[in-house]
Amino acid sequence: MLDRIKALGEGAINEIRASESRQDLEKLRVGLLGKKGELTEILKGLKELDGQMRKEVGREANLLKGKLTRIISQKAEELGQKEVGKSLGMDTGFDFSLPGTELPVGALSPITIVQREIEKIFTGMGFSIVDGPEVEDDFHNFEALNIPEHHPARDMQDTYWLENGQLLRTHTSPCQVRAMFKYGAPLKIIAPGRCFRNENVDASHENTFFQLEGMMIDKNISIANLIYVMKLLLSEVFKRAVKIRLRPGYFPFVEPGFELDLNCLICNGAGCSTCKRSGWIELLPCGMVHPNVLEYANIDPEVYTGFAFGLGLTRLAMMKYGIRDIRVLNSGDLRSLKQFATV
Ligand code: FA5
Repeated sequence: MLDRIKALGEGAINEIRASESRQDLEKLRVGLLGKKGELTEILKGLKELDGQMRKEVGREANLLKGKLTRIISQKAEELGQKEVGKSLGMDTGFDFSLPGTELPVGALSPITIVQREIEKIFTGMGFSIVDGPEVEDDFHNFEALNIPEHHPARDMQDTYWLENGQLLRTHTSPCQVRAMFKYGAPLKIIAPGRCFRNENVDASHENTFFQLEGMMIDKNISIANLIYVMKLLLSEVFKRAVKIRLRPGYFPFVEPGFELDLNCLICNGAGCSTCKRSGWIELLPCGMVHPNVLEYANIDPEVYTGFAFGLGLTRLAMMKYGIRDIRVLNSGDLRSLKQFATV
């Protein structure tokens, strides 16, 4: 009988360890320890044994019962965890506590970064941000800006004309026209956007680039307001003193008009390919809105005056981040963009 208990124990333990589901385990438990289980039957038969034998068999059978109960409950717990894991898709042998694979993180274009900075500066002063179409018509891009047909100023900006008579806007100034028509005066807007010119491309000229237009119209707006806002814009963007020069500039839609140049920050004014050896970068043309432009938009120039500017946003980003060649920005080369990743 003692041999039978030993064999029963060894066989049962192996089977318990090998069982793969809680149902199999339960069948084993019932077969061993249930009402009619093999070990239960042995225990029931103890009373038929005599003296010493009953004692020995009783002890071994009870020891085995305790051991099997313990092993079965451990195995049940293990199988239960596995089943829960399986239902969660964790039965792959994969360690879910391992740290994840790092995903590549994108970066904002330097143009977007400065654009957002400038938007913050101007919205802080109560300006609204407006938009306009990249495919424009002659009226908004030229005529309403005091550049009628055959005006020589049209040649200042080499235009991509479309077959239907429309054009790719050469500057963001049509956005000021649209804003004046839509909102009238007083008006405080900025309009960042992409512009297109049929130009020879070099280190500081692209055929596709960004400008940021600005316009303020109200009673008593003067050149002093214009100069103040231009200075504020540059000091906020560069966060340090930069050298600028203001010179007269001709744009048919402003009078007087100015060219505001920035001392080239790539060569510190010494002369390089970016500034075409001049030491200066044309950056921020501006001026007082021409009365004809106000009149075109049904704003009374006797009551209102205003200033406007057309910041070269792409060039500003180049100066701010030390980008020597404008072509890098449109190249789609992710290596240059990655340098601006903030995370
Ligand atoms: C204009 O486009 C005027 N609309 C600006 C303006 C607005 C003047 C309101 C007065 C009042 P301009 O052609 O100079 O002006 O261009 C403005 C700026 O855009 C330039 O100073 C330069 O920084 C940038 N820019 C012009 N052409 C290119 C180009 N091909 N590539 C990169 N940036 C350019």
